[in-house]
Amino acid sequence: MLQALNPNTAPLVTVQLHGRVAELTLNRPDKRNAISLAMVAELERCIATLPATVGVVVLAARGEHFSAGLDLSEVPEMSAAEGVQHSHAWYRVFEQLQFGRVPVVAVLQGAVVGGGLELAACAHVRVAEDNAYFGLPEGRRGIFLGGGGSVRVSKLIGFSRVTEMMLTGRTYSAAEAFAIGLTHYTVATGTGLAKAHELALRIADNAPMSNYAILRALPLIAEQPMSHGLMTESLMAAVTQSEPEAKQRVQAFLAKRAAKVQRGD
Ligand code: 1HE
Repeated sequence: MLQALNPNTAPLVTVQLHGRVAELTLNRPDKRNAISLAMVAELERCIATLPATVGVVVLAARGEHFSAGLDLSEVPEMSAAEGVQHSHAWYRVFEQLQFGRVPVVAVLQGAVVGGGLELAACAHVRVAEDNAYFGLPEGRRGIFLGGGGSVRVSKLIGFSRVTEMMLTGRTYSAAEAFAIGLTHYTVATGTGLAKAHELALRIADNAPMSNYAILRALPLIAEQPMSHGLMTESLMAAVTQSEPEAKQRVQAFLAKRAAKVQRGD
């Protein structure tokens, strides 16, 4: 059953504000951040109540593992109908993360498996510490992806790799995950959060309309036939470049007041 939030227990997700960056942290390390329905509900509430001043979210997790995926203790009690509702509760919050107002930078360490990987796949930037590993052990547990991974993880690394991961239960190391495009950065153990904040500040410095177009138009364009995609792109380009902020930024560059693109940026 869908559970109500319990105000008497420790938060399953904590929120810390650092100026324009909100750090959302899965806070269930004793259960390896297994994702229960209560955690999904807390995540949803945290996202919905972010102050308007927040421009970027860093999604992190306490402890040695990002997330062991679905809270398996909730599986035995679920009927088929509840299972569908369960997936839809995840879909709702994951959609808010992926297509919400603010870009999300995830910090990944240790196990990033099952539903944990489905959650990570919602982020726009994935920073993995070199101890991270990625897997889809659903086949081993006799279940199936149910948090959108069939779609999101397949889009990231291809349906063939997802099939093989699920059939064999193999895991990808951090280096392998980077090589196949599952993550964007691999950093030393213990440095992921700092890297995520560095990237978050850069993202927060972009013009809001550019970030909006990247989050909202780019995924639509990717799903459109080429002729539609090009039309959407041209409209979005016209809207973003007509913003006063775009004019100011371009003028600043032309007047040699703005930073150049640097090798190693
Ligand atoms: C859990 C879960 C969980 C740990 N649900 N309780 N996910 C999996 O198949 C992964 C299952 N977990 C593991 O393989 C391991 O726990 C880890 C490799 C992630 C970490 O190992 P370790 O040795 O650090 O921890 P542990 O001793 O296995 O677990 C510590 C506690 O967390 C223990 O409970 P305790 O009361 O005995 O202390 C575990 O039972 C508990 N725990 N993982 C519930 N997943 C929307 S559909 C998505 C479908 C899926 O995600 S399938 C993949 C499920």
